[in-house]
Amino acid sequence: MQDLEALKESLLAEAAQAADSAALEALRVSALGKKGRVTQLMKTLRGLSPEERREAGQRLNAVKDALTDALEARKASLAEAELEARLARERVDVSLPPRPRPLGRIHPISQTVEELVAIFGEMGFSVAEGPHIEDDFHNFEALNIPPWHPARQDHDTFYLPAGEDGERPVLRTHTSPVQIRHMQEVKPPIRIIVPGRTFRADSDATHSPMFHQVEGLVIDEATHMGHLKGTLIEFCRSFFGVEDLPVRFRPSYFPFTEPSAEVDIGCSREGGQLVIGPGKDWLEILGSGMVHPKVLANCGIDPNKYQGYAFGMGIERIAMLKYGIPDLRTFYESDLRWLRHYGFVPLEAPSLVRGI
Ligand code: 2NL
Repeated sequence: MQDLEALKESLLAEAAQAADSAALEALRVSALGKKGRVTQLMKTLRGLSPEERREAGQRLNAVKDALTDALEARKASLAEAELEARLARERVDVSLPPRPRPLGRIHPISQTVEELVAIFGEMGFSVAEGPHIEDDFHNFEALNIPPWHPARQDHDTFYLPAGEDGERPVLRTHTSPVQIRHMQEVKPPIRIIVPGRTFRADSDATHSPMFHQVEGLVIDEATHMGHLKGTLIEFCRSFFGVEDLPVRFRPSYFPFTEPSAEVDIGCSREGGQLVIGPGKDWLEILGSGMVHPKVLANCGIDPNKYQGYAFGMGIERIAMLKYGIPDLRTFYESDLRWLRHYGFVPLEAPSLVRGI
C-alpha cells in the first residue's frame, strides 16, 4: 500500500501521454479491468483488518477516481486536437478567385436567329416551329405551287420512301409549311416568324443541302402592303444597324404571294470592298408579298375577310453579310478555330469576384 502513490503517479502519467483512444482503452483495462493492477489490489483488501481495509479501500478508490478522471481528460484533449488538425487540414480559402472555366461560343447561325427573334419580337411577332419532315400538301399544294414547278422535281427536293398511303414525305424545302399549319390551327390575327432548318438537293460553293430560313406571316382584317413595307424597312435598318439604310422594293413573282416583291438594301462596292449603307449599288436580301387569296382559302381562312403579308430570307446569307463570313461551307464544318473567330461569347454566369 506504500506504493500506491507511486502507482497513481505512474498511471496518471501514462494517461496524460496516451497517443490515441486505443492506448487510453488499453491503459483502462490494464488498471481497472478484471485483472487490472488496481482491481488486483482491491482483491487483497479482503485479507486486511476492518480499519486497514477501510483506509486502504478509500485510497484505492481515490486512485481509481483519479485515473478515471485522467482518462476522460486525455480523451477530451485528444478529440480536440484531432478536430483542430481536421480544421487546419480541410481549411477552405473562400477568397480564392475561381478557376477559369473554358467557355464555348455561340454559332453565328444561333446568334443571328436570336437577333431576328429580338427584332421581330419587339414588333409584336411570336416564334412558331414545326416538323422537318412534311407532306406534299403543307410543303407545296397549300402554297399554290403547281405540280410542274421546278421545286417539285426530284433534283430539288429530298423525298423519303412512300408511306402506307402511297405518298412520299419530303424534307421541307422552306419553313412555309409551319405557317400553313399555323393558319389551319389559329384564327387571325396572326403575327409570327418561323426560323428553322430547310433542305434542298443542292450542293456547291453557295448552296448547302441543309440551310436555314426565317419566314414571317401577318394576317388580319386590314393588313396591307404599307404594313409589309414599313415592317421590312424597319427590320433591315435594325438588323444591319444602319439608320439611313436605303431599302428598295422590286416587283417579283412567287406562286404563294400576289403581288410579290423582292427587297434590296443599299451598299457600296467601291475599292472591291462591300459596305452596307447608302451607296451606288444594291444587294438583294429577302423576298416578300401579299399572301395569295388561294393560299388563305387552302388554310380555311376567308380571303374576303382577311388578308396579310409574308416574307422569307436565308439566315446564312444575312449572317455572312453582317459578320463578314466569306464562305458558306464553313458554317457546317464544326471547325473550332472558325467558331472561336466568328462565334459569339455567351453571357457569363454572375460572379461576386469581379462584382455583379
Ligand atoms: C425568299 C422568299 C418568301 C414567303 C416566302 C409565304 C408563306 C406563306 C404564304 C405566303 Cl404560308 N408566303 N412565304 C412569301 C414570299 C417570299 O420567301 O426568297 N426566301 C428565301
